Amino acid sequence: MDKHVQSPSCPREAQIRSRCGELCPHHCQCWEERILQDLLQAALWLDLPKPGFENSFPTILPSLLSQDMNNLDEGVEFLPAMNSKKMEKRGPKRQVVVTVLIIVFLLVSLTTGLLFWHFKYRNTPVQKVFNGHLRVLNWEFLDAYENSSSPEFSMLAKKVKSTVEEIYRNHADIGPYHRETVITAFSEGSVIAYYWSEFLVPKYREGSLDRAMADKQSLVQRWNPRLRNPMLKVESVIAFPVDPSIAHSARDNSCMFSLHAKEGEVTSFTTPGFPNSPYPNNALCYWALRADASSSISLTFKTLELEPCRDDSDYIKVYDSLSPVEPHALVRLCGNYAPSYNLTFLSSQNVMLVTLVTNKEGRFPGFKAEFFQLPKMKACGGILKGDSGTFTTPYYPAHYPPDMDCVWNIEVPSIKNVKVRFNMFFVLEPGIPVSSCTKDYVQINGTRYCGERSQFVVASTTNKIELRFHSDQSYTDTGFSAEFLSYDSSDPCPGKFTCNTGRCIDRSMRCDGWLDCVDGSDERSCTCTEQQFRCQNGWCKPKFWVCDNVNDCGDNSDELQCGCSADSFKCNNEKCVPSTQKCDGKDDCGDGSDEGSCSTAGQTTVPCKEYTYKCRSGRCISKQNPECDGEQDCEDHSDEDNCNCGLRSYVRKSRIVGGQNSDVGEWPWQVSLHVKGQGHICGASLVSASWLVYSDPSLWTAYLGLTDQGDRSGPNVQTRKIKRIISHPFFNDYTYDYDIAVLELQSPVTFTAVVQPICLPDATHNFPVGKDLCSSILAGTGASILQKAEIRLINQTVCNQLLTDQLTPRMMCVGILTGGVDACQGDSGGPLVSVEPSSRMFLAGVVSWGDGCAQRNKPGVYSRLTSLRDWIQEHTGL
Ligand code: 4AZ
Repeated sequence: MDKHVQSPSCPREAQIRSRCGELCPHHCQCWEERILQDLLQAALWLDLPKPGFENSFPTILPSLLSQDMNNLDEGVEFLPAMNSKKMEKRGPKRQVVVTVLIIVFLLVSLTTGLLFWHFKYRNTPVQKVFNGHLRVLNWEFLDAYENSSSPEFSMLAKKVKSTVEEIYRNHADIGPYHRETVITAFSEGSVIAYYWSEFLVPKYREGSLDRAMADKQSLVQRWNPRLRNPMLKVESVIAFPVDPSIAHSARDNSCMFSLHAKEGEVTSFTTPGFPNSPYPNNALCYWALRADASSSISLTFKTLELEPCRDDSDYIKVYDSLSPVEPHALVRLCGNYAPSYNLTFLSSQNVMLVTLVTNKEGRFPGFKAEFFQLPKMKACGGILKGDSGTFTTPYYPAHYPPDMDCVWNIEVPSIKNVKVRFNMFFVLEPGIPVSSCTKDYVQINGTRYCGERSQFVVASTTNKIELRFHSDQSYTDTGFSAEFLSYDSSDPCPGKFTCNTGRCIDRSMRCDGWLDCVDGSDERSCTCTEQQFRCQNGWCKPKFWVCDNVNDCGDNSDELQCGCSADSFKCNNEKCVPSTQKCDGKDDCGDGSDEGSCSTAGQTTVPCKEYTYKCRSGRCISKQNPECDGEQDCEDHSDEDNCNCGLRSYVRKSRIVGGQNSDVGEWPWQVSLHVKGQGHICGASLVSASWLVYSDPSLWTAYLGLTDQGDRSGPNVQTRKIKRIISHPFFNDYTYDYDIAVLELQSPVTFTAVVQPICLPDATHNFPVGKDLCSSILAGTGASILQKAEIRLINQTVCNQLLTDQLTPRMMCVGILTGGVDACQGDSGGPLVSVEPSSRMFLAGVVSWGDGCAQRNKPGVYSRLTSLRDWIQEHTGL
């Protein structure tokens, strides 16, 4: 007997468990081999190819074959090679066996795989939920239908449910998978029923279910001979897929509210616990709002503070329906909004649904909202005649209602032409590019306009213009405010310059280096003046903008010949040093800027120099501006200590464009210093709960959280008396050098959404020339509302020339050299802030003095915070 032929006494366990050469006793045949033999028999029986057939298989087989043979070698004893006779006989036969084994193995694996895929994936049931509504034509609406626990509601719900189920049953792609339908609400018209339906569908049938549910044809009451006179005649059966987690919690009605507007009254509602406690986690709340049949709803969020917006953050969604379906969503809100942000929404019908979805962490105050009913708008648009006039989208500045079409036909006297100027334009639909304007849009002479736009003009070459406004069923915006004007085609802008777009701008704006016309037509065909630099592309720009680190020309030609050759480094003070001297441990620039950013990683300890950031431990790091940048650079983390500063509370500001009024809470560190009986005298900056930084020391009351001087007794305004004023001992009231003071408040203020401290920069902090900085100013404009201006840090040498050598190292120039934007008397002491890459705002300067205000080439002068930082630290401990 050959050694590898099975012994009848081979224990069963060994046959099954053994791998060849392991547990299998030598007298036993390995189970692989047994299978081989069985397979061989099967192969013969199936008349599979005889020895040598492997040649007819793909080339991978020989290698598999040899691999398998090797495996077999491990536990099977073969005849000595010399026994060539036996080898010849057994060799090819064995190959056949192995090959057949592989094929069968592959087939079995494939079948197993297919079965696994079928049961695990293709056949796995998927839960699907659709939200929808349908119209019942032959039914009258009863008030009791608004109450889902009334018997009337239950009776009609039962009927609608069975009708919906009947419709589903009649459809092969829907019926078999339907599990449950729940009628959630009714509204007028004759009766509109809102429902959700749940399905359990095998994965591979999901697509056909989605298609069937999306196809309005499949959701019609089919002709059923047994239902010759169906009790309910339904039409417009519409359903949309929703996230099952949202739909399912709809069974739990602990946070579901139904409110009906009362004639002539405003109804309020809030998130649970508001304002005393934050809303719950993992909550799903619904507020179904209704009005009388011929009315629509105006909803306003009076205050709203949710978790800051992220993909999975808490949110509110408002729907123009009682079903939470995406095609009727009006807005999705998260984060918090400045009180002046318009949060009023209009419905197209007499219903609205507000939903709040919260996640498992982070609890915030929530909202207080109000709603009331108003007569449904019958028509919008109209005929506008005359020389000029104004018009807006319906309910402007509230969000216009969805599903609207308005047409304005504007006509001015026949000898004139007409143009329309949009002063405000917010027709933005999320996810829709302004190039397509497929959803909400304004259309004039075949051209569509949408998105957010700053002031623009559309002119006609005749005396008539037709303007259409369209809003679709979802997502609305605040719309537009426009005026029409007649103009003389030979002189469209009397006394002014006419942009190619039709806009009129001041003549002084022509060729001043600034693009005042959106198409740049005010800066074309200009002859550059003595004070201007000619860019390679032909633009003329003020010479002071050359080499200021800002690409003003657009082709960078104003930044090309700036003194430093390619192999040298440009210091912050404009000096050039060889590149090899950068980060060599020596201050070659003189201002330390060549040694400033030698390691972005931080934590690289370097010898302490006056330009290196010193951690509390006394060690110095080479990273530039490491304070409060969100990265821990000092081993003792002192660079990220005391960072409760420089952030605004409101993430969404109001969208007042064109005007320069500051929004409430936009500059929460701004302080208005008043002298009794004289009102606002000057500004200051809040740097902690008790300290202000300020220039021009003297009998004050500090007002914090004040945006409008006319609103001094507003609920968010805090006032404090001043405990002490510490002025810099070197302050020179002739030169204004060292123009800095710190003021301690009698008692600390409370930080709120409108009162927050600004971050103080480290003495080594670098604010580069050319950087845009913000100045919040009041008096410069004579306005009562705090103003804001974006201005640039100007090169110290250039500015010293402009201001006849009056600058000291404690001063810096910031402004717009063409004039027009500047701080002025009464602004002194006010903050000049820099938004850093971390989004935190740092105090870069304090309004100090100037040669007049807003004059050309006379920028404002500010106390340079970094030069005075150590003194502030010494006296405030901050
Ligand atoms: C002032 O007297 C003042 N244009 C502040 C700033 C400027 C001029 C004067 C800068 O408070």
